[in-house]
Amino acid sequence: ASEAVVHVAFFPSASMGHLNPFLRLAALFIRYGCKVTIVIPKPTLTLAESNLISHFCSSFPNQVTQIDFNIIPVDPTTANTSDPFFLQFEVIRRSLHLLSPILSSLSTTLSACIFDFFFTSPLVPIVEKLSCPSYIFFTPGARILSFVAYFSFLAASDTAAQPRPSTFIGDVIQIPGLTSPIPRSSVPPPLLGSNSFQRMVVEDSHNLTKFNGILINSFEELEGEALTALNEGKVVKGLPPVYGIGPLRKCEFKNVDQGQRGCMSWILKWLDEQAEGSVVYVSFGSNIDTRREQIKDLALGLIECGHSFLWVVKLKRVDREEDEGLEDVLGSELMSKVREKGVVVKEFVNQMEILGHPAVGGFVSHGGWNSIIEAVLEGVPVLTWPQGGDQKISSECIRISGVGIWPEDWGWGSQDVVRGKEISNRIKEMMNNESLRVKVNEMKKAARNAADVGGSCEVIVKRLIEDWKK
Ligand code: BUP
Repeated sequence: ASEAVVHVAFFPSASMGHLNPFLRLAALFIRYGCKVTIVIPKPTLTLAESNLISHFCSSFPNQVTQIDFNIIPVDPTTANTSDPFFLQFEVIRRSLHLLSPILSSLSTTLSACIFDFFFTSPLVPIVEKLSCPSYIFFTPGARILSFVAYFSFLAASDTAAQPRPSTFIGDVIQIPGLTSPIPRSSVPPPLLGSNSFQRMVVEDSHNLTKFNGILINSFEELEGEALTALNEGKVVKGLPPVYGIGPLRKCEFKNVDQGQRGCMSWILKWLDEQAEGSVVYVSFGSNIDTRREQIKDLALGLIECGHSFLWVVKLKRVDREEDEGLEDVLGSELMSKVREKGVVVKEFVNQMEILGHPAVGGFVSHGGWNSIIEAVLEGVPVLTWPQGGDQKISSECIRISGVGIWPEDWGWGSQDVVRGKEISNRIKEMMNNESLRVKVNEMKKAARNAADVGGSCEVIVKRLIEDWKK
């Protein structure tokens, strides 16, 4: 008799930083013969997400079933946030009771379910009823998971009725099992108050024990210390196994025509005309609206650094709302200087394809975890300027692993001013530093070994699939 097909359901959260790695993870399981169902919260917040989902589904018509999860709108005045991305997370969280009937109505029995970390606590009653193992995919890296788990442990140990980080963390957080401590200044700002987000993260972190495992887009050579500390129970006791299943490779899309590729065709053509390793790629991620003054300083830095550049600018957090031109921000004089030296786009690009182009020699990034992994996979050195969230902790990882530069004194891009001259100096440092390039290439090799046939990624996928068949 033919062997039963392993069927895995994926439930990603909103935003490209979650959706992209989720779909790459799904593609990985498809590569090893699994059938995949992706349950997509609808309507999606951004156009980039809808496009990605349709490219993904049309690339795997026989292996993927897409199911819409229609979220129930929330009256924004009753929500705990006005941030469009957090509002979307909250709306999905509040709609999660609708998930059980969807999962149980699937025509093929599920072998496993993989959910986003942001839904951990409301998922507990759902996974308790599931007849298959369930996993959390924690989309940031292992150092960040160590921080979240230990921070939550400290918060729970605090005796104050309303624990505030001022009472339970000092100037640095020394996470057991990690050599390099996390300074208080790296803590994601939303966690520094006693607020609903902080309580959600702490609760979710404790509920991780209810799942069969935690998947992370990372690998031994990049984050071996944190992965070991998590798995040996040094960070906190009782976590389920943490699988460094990365680095997740880009999805090779099929059936996507030129029109759907938007600006990518001319960008690649422009890159083809540039010398190898000569271009600086600049992007601060998919959900940040860069501060106007920071945009001007960046423009001055890029003009002065002497390299050509490809700069993806976001002026609005949600892409559907982009209505302003960069010239309105920079003024016509600065804008024409920018155009002389580089290329600026406001559209969503295929970042991994850009990073993989031989002309790209450095990446100025906000330090989002996916961006870091993508740069490592393509062997591109990174200069990080964290804007918010967990990006200082991922930048520490850049520094510890030696694959990039993080000028700590730049502070948060969303608040602190760094002048064009300083930006230009650091870009030159990134582009001209031979030992950095050697280190990045070593890490690229390790990343590719991990993701290639016989690598750690394959070992983990095969082991999980075998477990699910039992
Ligand atoms: Br912008 C942009 N094209 O134009 P991160 C982003 N991306 O492919 P996040 C594009 O979005 P936070 C674009 O390759 C990466 O996979 C990029 O994820 C892709 O940052 C993803 O780097 C962005 O983790 O911010 O999620 O935008 O750090 O707050 O999670």
